[in-house]
Amino acid sequence: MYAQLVDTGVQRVAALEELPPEERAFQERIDADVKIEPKDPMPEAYRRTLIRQISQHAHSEIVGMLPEGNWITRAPTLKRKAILIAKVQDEAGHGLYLYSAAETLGVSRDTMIDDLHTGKVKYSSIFNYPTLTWADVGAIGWLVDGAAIMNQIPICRCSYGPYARAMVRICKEESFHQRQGFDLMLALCRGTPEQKRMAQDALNRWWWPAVMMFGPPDAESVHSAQSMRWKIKLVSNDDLRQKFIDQTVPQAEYLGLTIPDPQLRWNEERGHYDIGPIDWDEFYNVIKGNGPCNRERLQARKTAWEEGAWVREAAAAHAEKQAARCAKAAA
Ligand code: BYC
Repeated sequence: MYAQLVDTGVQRVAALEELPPEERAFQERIDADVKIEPKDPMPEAYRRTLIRQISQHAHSEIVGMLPEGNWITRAPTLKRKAILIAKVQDEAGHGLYLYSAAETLGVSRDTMIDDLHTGKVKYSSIFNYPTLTWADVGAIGWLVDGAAIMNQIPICRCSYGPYARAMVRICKEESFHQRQGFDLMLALCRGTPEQKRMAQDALNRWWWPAVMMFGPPDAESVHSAQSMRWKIKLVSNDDLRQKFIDQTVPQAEYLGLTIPDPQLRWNEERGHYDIGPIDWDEFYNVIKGNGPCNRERLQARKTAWEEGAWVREAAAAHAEKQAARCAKAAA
């Protein structure tokens, strides 16, 4: 099984009565749906679990700008270009809200960025796939943002206040992103036969990676039990995946596209779609750093960080000068 790199110190979920008094009091607050705020006492493992998840989430938003950013200069119309620039900019904003939420837990932004650049923490598997055609921009909006919303709506109700509040705005923007992706796919599907083929090809390549985005099956999810107990996660990986599939299959039918899964069937008894086997070897291979674009994505982030050093230095010098001026005026 894939071994976690970030040790949160949690070995197994302890029963309420086994917990020391402070942790028990903490768990009772969580059970009563009381939000945990930055200055509240919290178990160290809760803090580290949140830092792991929120920083990975922030990195995903920032790395997620790369595959779509690749198409800004080649968008087919001015309108599509403006929409894509706005979307990519929104993702940068999401990354910033999330880094800020993680900082409230006592980790510095420099440490988080360093952990990304040294491969200590991850970002979403989905951004290690290439965007080969313009239709991929539509597929990302429709499927990747669609999957992201499915995962993120419950996080708006998670136990940690700053994370929950950041997710409210993020989800509103993601839902606009999802609709722009569907609209783009619809335009292609109503276009020439070649455009429709492009849309089908993009769906063929993005479907399974989107299905994998929700993480390993529940039985193999190392963090789920404790994270659900702490209400950092409210819905399991498999339940979110099923909801995404049930919602997306009718949308593909509306577009006149075929989901690339010959075993996909509506199961009347379960009231859900059944799907064929997921290639988990591919997923683990991607999250270990061996996907089609892992090296390229990380290198792009490191280069951007190095080339942006002078901007950070200038901003820090400006802030120092402003602070000195304010201090002088107040004296
Ligand atoms: N990719 O025990 P599990 C976006 C790792 S950005 C990579 O189930 P957990 C967007 C997992 O970290 C959307 N790694 O973990 C942006 C763990 O390894 P570590 C990003 C994955 O945390 C731009 C191990 O596998 N969304 O929407 O309970 C443009 C075992 O997994 C993945 C978020 O980050 C993966 N897909 O559950 C467009 C949402 N899945 O850390 C769109 C917040 C699992 O021990 N995060 N792993 O080394 C979450 O909800 C949870 O962290 C996950 C995983 C459901 C992703």
